[in-house]
Amino acid sequence: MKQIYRQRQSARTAPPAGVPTSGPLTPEELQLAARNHAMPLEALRRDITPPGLHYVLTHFDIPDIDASSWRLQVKGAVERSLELSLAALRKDPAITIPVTLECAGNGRSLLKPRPLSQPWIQEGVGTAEWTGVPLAYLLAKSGVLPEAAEVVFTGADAGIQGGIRHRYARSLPIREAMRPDVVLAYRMNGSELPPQHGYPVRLVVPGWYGMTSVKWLESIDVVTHPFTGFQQQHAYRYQDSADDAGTPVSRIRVRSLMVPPGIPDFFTRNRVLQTGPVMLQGRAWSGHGGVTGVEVGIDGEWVAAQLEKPAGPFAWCKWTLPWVADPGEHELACRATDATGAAQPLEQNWNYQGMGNNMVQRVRVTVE
Ligand SMILES: Nc1nc2c(c(=O)[nH]1)N[C@H]1C(S)=C(S)[C@@H](COP(=O)(O)O)O[C@H]1N2
Ligand SMILES: [Mo]
Repeated sequence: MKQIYRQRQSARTAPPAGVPTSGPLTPEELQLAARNHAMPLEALRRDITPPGLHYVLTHFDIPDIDASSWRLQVKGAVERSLELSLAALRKDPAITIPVTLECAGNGRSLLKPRPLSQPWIQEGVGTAEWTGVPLAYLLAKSGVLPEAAEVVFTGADAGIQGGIRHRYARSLPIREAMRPDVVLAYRMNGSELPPQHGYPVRLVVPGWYGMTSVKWLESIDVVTHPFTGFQQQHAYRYQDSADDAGTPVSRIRVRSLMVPPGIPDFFTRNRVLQTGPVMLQGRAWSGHGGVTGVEVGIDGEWVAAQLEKPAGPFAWCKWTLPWVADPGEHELACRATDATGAAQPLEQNWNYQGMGNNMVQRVRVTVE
């Protein structure tokens, strides 16, 4: 047994997690990809993504939490610590907010070289309606002290990453934590949270990449110094190299995606469609204010698409563009611009961890 294990180890060709490679997809990446599924692009047709179609990203194991004994702690630099049961939390006033969540690593596998981690293509995204208690309400109840700097959110899940054993935890600056739309959610699309999305309660931070929205939430700790946990200090940074301290990943960069038109070939997923009129459609979003425009590229010519009003300020908006498909091979693309004037790059946005790669999507189609 021991020998087999050693053989397996020596047969291993992949570099360790995080390090970029130009090699073929590794078994470790496939293992992560099978656990952490993307949103099928056809789900872009819907305003709200059903839970089974919404992307999932879980670093460690999905905890099996007994809601009757679960408690949420609010502690640290506060006047009064709180300990809440799920029943108690549900008695507090609630809000419902549609939020587009996207994994910061979305687009990673398109990078060359490719950082070894969850190998998202471009579909690590989804939009759900989250219901729960505004975080600011609970913080006000416990009385945040003036010296508070950040709020640390800790989940029930633990594991090892970067050689460091820890529970999944992330922080938010106090100013962000006090926003009225940051929510402690116990419902997703009107039903209790599915296990993979953080049952019984998760944080949802609209506009920020997904890592901030801590699932299986157990404690909320108001702290007076910047949090230095692994997921804050080491993971989720825009770095040029392993030695670069980098800058923290925070808000979602502008992106648009298209529902691939026509029908797919099973194995290659190449698209085939009929000659004639077709309504191209997709969704666009940004964590830096609303989307102000989407252009659709048809064989390199950019045409402005029509935008619909989103379901809320942090929900994706639908775009459409009528096209008359003529026979032959075509390349379609889409490119969004947000309220800050930022537009999606045409080329990859390389960084060491493969974060925030929002380059334009390109879809090859064959028109018959
Ligand atoms: N406790 C905990 N919260 C977590 C994670 C995790 O692994 N553990 N993953 C984060 C990341 S990286 C993302 S992108 C989102 C994904 O949320 P979803 O699976 O509900 O789509 O959850 C975040 N919250
Ligand atoms: Mo993520």
